[in-house]
Amino acid sequence: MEMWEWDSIYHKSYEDIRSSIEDVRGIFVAYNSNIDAIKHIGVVDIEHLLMNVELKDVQEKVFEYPRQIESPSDLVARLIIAMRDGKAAEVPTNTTAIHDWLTDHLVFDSARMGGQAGIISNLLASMGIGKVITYVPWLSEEQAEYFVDSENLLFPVVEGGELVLKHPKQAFDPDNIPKINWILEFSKGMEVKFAEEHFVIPRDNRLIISSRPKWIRIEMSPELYERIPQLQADIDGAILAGYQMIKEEYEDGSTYMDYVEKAVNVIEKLKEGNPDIRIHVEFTSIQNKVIRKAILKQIVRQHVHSLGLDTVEVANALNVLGYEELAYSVINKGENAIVSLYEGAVKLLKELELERVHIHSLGFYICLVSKDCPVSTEDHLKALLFGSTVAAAQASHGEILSMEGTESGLDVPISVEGHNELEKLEKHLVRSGICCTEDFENGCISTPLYDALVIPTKVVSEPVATVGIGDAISATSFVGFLSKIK
Ligand code: 8BR
Ligand code: GLC
Repeated sequence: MEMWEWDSIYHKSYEDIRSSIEDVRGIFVAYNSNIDAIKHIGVVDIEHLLMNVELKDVQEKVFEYPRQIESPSDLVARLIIAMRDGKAAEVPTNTTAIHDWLTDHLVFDSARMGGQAGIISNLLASMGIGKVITYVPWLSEEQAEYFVDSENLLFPVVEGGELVLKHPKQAFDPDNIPKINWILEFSKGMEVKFAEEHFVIPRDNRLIISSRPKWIRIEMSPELYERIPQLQADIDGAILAGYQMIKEEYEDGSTYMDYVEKAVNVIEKLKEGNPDIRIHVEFTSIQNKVIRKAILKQIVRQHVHSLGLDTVEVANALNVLGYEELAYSVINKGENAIVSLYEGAVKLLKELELERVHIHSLGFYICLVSKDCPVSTEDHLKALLFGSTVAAAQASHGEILSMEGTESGLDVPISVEGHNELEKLEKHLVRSGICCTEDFENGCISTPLYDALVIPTKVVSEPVATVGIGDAISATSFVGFLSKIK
């Protein structure tokens, strides 16, 4: 399909989903809300950071690829890697010393709502979705301040044995303290000189230094857990995220298995209240492979309907599911990367027994759906185009404050690079007899085993920030999908 034809379909789909989304009664969103301290890294900042570490250490660390940040050189090494590759990453740190070191050497530009669940809750509430019931196990007074003042944004608490829904600002626990992450954003085109290396950042992206204080637990109080089925009248779906914070072992002797079980039990409770509920998990960068595998095989598989992830996360997921070669070819930037990505999506749909898997990349999305999914491929497609429009508005303005605020996404052009990339996939799928040119160009592919939606997306040339765009894409496409379940 030509670009102008896509533009016209974008407009129609946006209007269609915008009106059907009013039928969604509400959505439950958990677990991770935190405060993001955002810093755009300029040439001077990177020079300053490099001056305050041992260059030789950083060189070694770039090679070693630290999966946890324990020292300033670990941090600078991961920042160099992220900038060099233009890839997003989230790396945990268990020590407050890193936070202090960053505070000593950088001044953050702004503090915003962070965490996938926090970002998604604020976005959906601002867009006027019926009810957004948000839950974070560590709601502090300071964290509560970052939730938007919207009447449809509610937090569940148990008072006098009863389940009560209140705005987070009325529901915090004064004994809790906030979790603060550092987000180091960088822009494409910036030149970085490091030791003998000299490179130009290929893409706008960011490195997240995720604090993991000892008190972080992905769980729910037993009295709230027991009452989850009572939410049935308020919600049609749930978006769950934050499982990456589960640790292999805890000081009290419990292990990740205990928290995996708790996570599954909450999903079962949600289904107990409403057997038709749809559960979406928003994946992320998970450094620990034991946890990554457990999340996929034990929480997502069999329990979750829908999974959202970016291309690096697809490779990471394939890697722990035993598809190392495919994982490698998804990220190796070769001619066939997009074909491998598509094949990876097929594996994820099947292996994880999903109803829907939505992969977002810069310039295109691929979404695979199972044959028994009760939503038509046309409606799936509309939901994705809606998601791309909202994401474009968010990339342009940094934040969405109302449904009207999403309209500006329609003016953002469709990515030519994304459209060209899709042509490679088209050639492969047509040549292998998986679909015909016409179906591919319409974005809807039907095969005997699954249906696939493949769309070019809108890309903002100078985004205000990249953090949270993936969350916006997945959450709004998923809610669009929910609005079409009859
Ligand atoms: P994650 O946060 O899950 O990595 O997702 C980021 C997503 O944001 C990418 O997959 C891409 O689709 C989208 N994105 C980025 Br990065 N930059 C964008 C831009 N300038 N305009 C629109 N979307 C963008
Ligand atoms: C992760 C990070 C959080 C960030 C979010 C954006 O949840 O921990 O800091 O805001 O990703 O998607």
